[in-house]
Amino acid sequence: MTTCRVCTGPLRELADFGRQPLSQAFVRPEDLATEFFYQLVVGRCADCAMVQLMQEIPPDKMVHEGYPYHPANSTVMRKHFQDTATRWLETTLTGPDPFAIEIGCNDGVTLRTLGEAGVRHLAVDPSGVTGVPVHRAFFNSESAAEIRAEHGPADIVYAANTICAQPDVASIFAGLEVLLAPDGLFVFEDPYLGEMLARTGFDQIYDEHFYYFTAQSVQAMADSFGMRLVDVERLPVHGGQIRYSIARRGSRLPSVAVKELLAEEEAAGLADDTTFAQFVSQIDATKDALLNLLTDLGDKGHSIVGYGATAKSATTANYFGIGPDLVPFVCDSTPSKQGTLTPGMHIPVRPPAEFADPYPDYALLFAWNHADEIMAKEKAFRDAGGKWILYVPEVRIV
Ligand code: DWN
Ligand code: ZN
Repeated sequence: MTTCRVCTGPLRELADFGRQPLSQAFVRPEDLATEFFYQLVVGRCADCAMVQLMQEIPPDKMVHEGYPYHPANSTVMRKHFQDTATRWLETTLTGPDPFAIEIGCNDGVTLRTLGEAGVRHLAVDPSGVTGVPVHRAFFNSESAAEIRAEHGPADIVYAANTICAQPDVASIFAGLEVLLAPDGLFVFEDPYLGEMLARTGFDQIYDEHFYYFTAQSVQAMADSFGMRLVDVERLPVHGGQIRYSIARRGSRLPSVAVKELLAEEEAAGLADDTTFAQFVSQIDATKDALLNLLTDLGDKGHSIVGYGATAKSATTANYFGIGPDLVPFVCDSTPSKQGTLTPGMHIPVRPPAEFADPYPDYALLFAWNHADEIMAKEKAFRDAGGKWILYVPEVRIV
């Protein structure tokens, strides 16, 4: 990929993270021979400043049967999505008989909350979700036309952790053109490049995340599709995200927050190559510090277990070279991941019950974005003398 997926401008390479497996391709021992690898390279568009992956991943490799992500299993994420819906009920969805769409639907928590308040709602998702009505398709002009014919225009089209994973954003905007009400909002939230750079949150970079958004690049994207970025809001989840609101041109004025964030990005040099180069050297410093710590603890005879077989940890483990020699197994609450090996580095995944059987001396928290929730849940580990190892924003023992 040498041209931008959004505007076809030239892409310039920023960083190469080497040969990587698909981040959620947890593998059974008998399937190791067919594991798929690709080169993880990030670039930036010289024209619209969109930071993005430079390689194509074959689409048939991306959406696989039994896709193992279930945000509703996290109480923090469940509350996040419930609160999102509750706020819209008090603000955006107050007109007569509103209609809400969610693209990809994160276990349906947001839509279910809207439904309980009597709001018409529909998920648009090619795979199944229980408990909410689903239009089984990718969101594009075709599915949008079908939905509009049956339900009318949408007041809100929402997507969480989904747009950054859609290489073909043009088809999303084509669908919005068809489906969004004249004063409707397209609201999406994804990891924020500004936060990744500020906190060395490098492990958001993996196959499923094609885009690493900033207000600047999202504004350029909205403009190029005849729409407008009208609001931004910082979210604390997943290590720091931005929720972007996009409207039809002329329907709403951009908020002060948009102007402020654009100015902040300019001041931070977010679109400068030197800023990204500094990010890469910080990642390499984290790598050295973490490998030294794990090796040192192992040499001293301490036991270490991983916690949270996240998609993010595919980049951490594979880029850093953390395998079962350093971390013999990783606990994860997702049943479909248990009994498999992590992609690429092949660390066995076990149920959280094995964490306490017996407790290790140290736990490497791959799911660092859920630190508060997991540490509270595993309070007994600390009480028993156990210590957590974190590596974002820097390597530390807590
Ligand atoms: O963007 C994406 C995010 C939102 O979700 C997707 N592309 C894929 C996925 O990324 P991830 O796997 O890095 O997300 P999480 O939410 O950081 O994953 C947490 C993992 O930790 C899950 O496998 C579940 C596990 N977990 C656990 O074992 N005990 C999580 C919690 C909260 C727990 O208490
Ligand atoms: Zn571009």
